[in-house]
Amino acid sequence: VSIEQTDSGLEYINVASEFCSAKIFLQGAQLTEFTPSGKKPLIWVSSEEDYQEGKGIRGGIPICWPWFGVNPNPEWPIHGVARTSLWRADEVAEQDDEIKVSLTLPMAQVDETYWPHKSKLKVEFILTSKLEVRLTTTNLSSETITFTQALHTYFPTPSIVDTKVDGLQGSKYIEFDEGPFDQNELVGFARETDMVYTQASETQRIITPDGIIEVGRENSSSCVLWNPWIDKSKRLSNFADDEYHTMLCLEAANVMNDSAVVAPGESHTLATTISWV
Ligand code: TA6
Repeated sequence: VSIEQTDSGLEYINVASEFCSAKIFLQGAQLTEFTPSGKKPLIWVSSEEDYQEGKGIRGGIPICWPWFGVNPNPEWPIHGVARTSLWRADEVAEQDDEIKVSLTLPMAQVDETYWPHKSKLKVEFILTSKLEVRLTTTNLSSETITFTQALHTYFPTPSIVDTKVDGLQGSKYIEFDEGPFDQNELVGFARETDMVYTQASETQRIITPDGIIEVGRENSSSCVLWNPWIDKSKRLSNFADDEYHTMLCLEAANVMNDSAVVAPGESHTLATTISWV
């Protein structure tokens, strides 16, 4: 494990072990690579990403906190402020069959306009042949705090039109402010997709021509499925026009009626686990 820097000066923790390789940027505590040894990468990053300070990295696992999506105050940044803030690497522990990397977001980094609470935000990455991400908010204030959040994970596929998502059948989704709609079948991709599922089961499987990726969630009954498709791809920063063919997002979330509600002195942990089946 070492600390490296991109040409643009962004620092990241580089993990190269016998069971996996990974990269975790201090900006946003954003994991941008996770590849189990001898297997294909489980995480996608845009070929046009240029790693600029203060800008969300297009890919990996953006941490959307302390809100998901567009804030009721439209002047505020989409997906909150955690992903553009500088986190502190607390611990890198190499136990026999796993590596644990823990980072904390110093609240001094968070403008209290956006988050007027006393709290701690910590993320733990547990790296084996699986990737486990645990985002914990501890409420040190005297009032209950309610917020939305998501682990906005980008997954790779050789071909989005040949990719299906299994495990959302039976749940309902809102899309483009319409719905809810019932999800009865496997989910396929043939247009812009931006589905926010509620009451979703804890595990989905992304079935791609390269294999099946299993995605588990903890303390989350909502999840988001996204592919920008043709037109939106042209409007996205750091995203090549034809890259939508090679990616999808399946996001562990606490959104809509699944917001995180944390009483004084309590903690809430949103977790996602990712592995090849
Ligand atoms: O999770 C889906 C979504 O909310 C889309 O609507 C799109 O905005 C995407 O996130 C990417 O957002 P970003 O701010 O990273 O470009």
